[in-house]
Amino acid sequence: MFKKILIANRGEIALRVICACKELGIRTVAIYSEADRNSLPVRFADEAICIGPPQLAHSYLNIPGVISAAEIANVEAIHPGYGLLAENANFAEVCEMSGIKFIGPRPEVTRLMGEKEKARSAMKKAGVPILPGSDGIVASDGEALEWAKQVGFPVIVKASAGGGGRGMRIVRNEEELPGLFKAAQAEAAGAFGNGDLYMEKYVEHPRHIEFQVLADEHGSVVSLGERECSIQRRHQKLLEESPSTQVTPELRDQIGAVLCKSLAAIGYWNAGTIEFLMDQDRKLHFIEMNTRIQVEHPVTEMVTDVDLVKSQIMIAAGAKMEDVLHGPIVHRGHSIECRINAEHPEKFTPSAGKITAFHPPGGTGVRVDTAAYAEGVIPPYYDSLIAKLIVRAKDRDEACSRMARALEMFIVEGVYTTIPLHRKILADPDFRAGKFDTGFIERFLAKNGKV
Ligand code: MV4
Repeated sequence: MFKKILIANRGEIALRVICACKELGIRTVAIYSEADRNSLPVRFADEAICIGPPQLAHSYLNIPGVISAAEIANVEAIHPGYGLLAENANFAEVCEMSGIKFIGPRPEVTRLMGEKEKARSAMKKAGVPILPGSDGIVASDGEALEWAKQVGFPVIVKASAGGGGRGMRIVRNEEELPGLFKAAQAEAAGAFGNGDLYMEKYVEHPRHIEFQVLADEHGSVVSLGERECSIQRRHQKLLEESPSTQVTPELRDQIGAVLCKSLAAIGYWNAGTIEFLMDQDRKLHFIEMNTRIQVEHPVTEMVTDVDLVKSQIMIAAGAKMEDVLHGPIVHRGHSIECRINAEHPEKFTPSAGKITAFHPPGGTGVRVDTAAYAEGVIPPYYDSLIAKLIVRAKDRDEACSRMARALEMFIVEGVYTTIPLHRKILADPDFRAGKFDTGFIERFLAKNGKV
């Protein structure tokens, strides 16, 4: 096992990785920007190194700076958390060249999954169900029209370098195709420096359901089941749960088995998330794969009792799956996570400043992952996620009641948060009944005003 690792991240996920390291007996090195000098990861890590001014490009995203800190502290491995450098294949490559283990898959595999069209082709070849669509990159609007006629309208064009909703256009008929194709191409070229587009059949009112896997470096892959992530606003997830009310044990096992075979064939290792859209016939279609630990990983931990971050670290140290897991994966009960963001309730813009009062809820079945504290400051430079409120319970009904009472008892003062929004979602009859899709929040806000 590693003796010492560096955490190339901040906030709640940096603290989450520190928790895993402490339990594994690994020494931790935090890196921090000048804005995070008084943060909890700095306080709880064994060592802390300031790597620069607040701006991301000059601190957490500065690869030479991160590598220098790792060399000075003499760590054996780097955990990237999520976001930032977690899916940067060049960073993984520099780690490798510097003799530091990157806690994640091989750089080639990170790169493959980052090119969404290549990921789609690779998963298709490995036997994962995908949507009808183009066979590779679509070079021109003329070619796009040929594919669209073959697939049938509506279709969606997506940026191969995109993901998470950027550079996409829904095309409903032949007339609007050339304009939307060129707009998507220009947007992708501007945003990603790469205008490559591909096409898929457009799924109306889908659910977003993702599968969590763990894969070791010896070819062993296990599925930990799914997360339901349809409650999103502008491609930002707000609330996640596991299991999904729409996934039967048979479907879970079937997709799980396909993924294990496919990811072994690709030579994947690390924790990983495979995103699907579920159509109205409850069929799952692969859309993208994420090669990092995700924000919403706790709901899977709560229903499987597997520590995903510890597992990532053990896998990177060369452990075999049989030594990472305590036995076969068993799913028990239900878990829900609410993302608590510091943001203005009407404008949905970040709300930075000093937290004047902070009381996280506790009690049976309640977990709070956060690096926030009373009198602490939320800097304006970073992601607005300040806490994750997670509950587990015997079933979905009890999990909803538990979440509602935990939200009632969560006090954050000094900054605006999404807590009031979550309280209203939990009180919504359609949400309680499990009746929703990715359009839920838009309809909910239209019905309830801006909350
Ligand atoms: C789609 C789709 C419908 N059909 N692809 C948005 C984010 C990106 N990861 C994929 N996205 C979508 N891809 C096809 N073929 C609808 C969406 C989509 C969406 C997906 C998941 C969660 C929320 C969403 C909101 C709008 C659109």
